[in-house]
Amino acid sequence: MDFDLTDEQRLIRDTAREFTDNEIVPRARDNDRNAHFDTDLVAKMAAQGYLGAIVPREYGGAGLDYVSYGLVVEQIGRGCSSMRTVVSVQTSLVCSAILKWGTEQQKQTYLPKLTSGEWLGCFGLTEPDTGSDAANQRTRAKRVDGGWSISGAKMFISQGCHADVALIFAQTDPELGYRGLACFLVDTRANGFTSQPIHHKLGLRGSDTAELALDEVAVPEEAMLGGIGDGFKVAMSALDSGRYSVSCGCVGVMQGCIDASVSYAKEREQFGRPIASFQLVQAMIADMIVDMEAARGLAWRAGVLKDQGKPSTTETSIAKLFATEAAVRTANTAIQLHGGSGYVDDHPVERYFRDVRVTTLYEGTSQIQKLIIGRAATGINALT
Ligand code: COS
Repeated sequence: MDFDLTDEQRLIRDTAREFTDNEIVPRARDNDRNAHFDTDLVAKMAAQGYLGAIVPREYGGAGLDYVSYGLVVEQIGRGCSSMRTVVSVQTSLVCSAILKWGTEQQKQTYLPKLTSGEWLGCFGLTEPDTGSDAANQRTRAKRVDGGWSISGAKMFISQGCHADVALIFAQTDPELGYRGLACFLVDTRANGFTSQPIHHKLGLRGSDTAELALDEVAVPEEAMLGGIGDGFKVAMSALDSGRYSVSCGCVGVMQGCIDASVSYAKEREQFGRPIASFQLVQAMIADMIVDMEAARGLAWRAGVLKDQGKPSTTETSIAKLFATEAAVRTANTAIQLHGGSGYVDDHPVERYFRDVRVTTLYEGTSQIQKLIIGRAATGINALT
């Protein structure tokens, strides 16, 4: 077993760290305060090769392995979870799905535009009445001359207002259940496609979260990603990559919480000495570090399995469950350590806390991850 990063992976991590410190950290608080989706910063991340990092170079990507991609995501997550969400959605949910399921023509059409940041993509799986029960899609795709007509609604879609292309999951034949689902690459400028921003979120205020409506949107036959009936597998395989990305982002949040807490504990004095000298404060820091190191180890294991081309769904769920829950715990502890100062945004920990809360919900709740892990252990599907 080798826990060492290669020289190249270290360089990739250090470059991402520098980029995060120079470009992302200085803007994170204002973007959060103003609920501003920073397209300028998104363009800079694209120029660094961070959108579609795992996409092979022949399609305009950076051609990174999964572990390296995770290192980049960790750094960006340390800076700002809203920007990390852009990377995760664009790379894992959109690009990885096109890479795995797309025809050569689809890969050549979409991937260079997505990796360069010329286009943004979004992942339209969740619906107002369909969250954890992802197979139960109400959005319908009906056959028409030359293609399909899609009608339905999608909810909580990251990048939904800024996306140029939307992966839309739709039911082609309700009688078939999940075997009737298909995924379509939908041009968001098409007639009948509209998006509305969702305001007043607890966190991720610097990210674009939207509601989508499709009213008889016409798409050509070649817009289908995979075949009829592959839609559920397209979604699940994309989520295998997305959940890994979320795990790595949470490790970054934990690192940010620890960095801020150690620095604050050494400066802040109470009872005539720095609070870092108190055992209970050191215990808080130790708990945060143990959580972060455990999460990083689990995320790296999932990344290594992906790089080896081995099954990693269960290991990814383990990493996602632990990293997201640990990040919520860690951000909460970081606020406790900062005292009243942690409750206002002069310090980054309150933003970490608000931003990270969504990670136990999106890309599969903690309860869904437990069902996946429990099913792998017992061989029994608790949902059927
Ligand atoms: N990759 C590829 N295929 C997969 C897969 C994966 N990770 N997981 C399942 N599949 C395939 C199965 O192999 C099965 O194929 P066959 O019909 O050929 O046998 C098919 O998909 C159905 O799989 P399964 O029986 O596991 O489906 P379930 O309905 O039991 O899945 C869970 C239940 C909970 C796993 C699924 O509904 C889920 O992940 N829900 C959460 C959705 C989510 O994360 N939403 C957030 C949206 S994005 S913010």
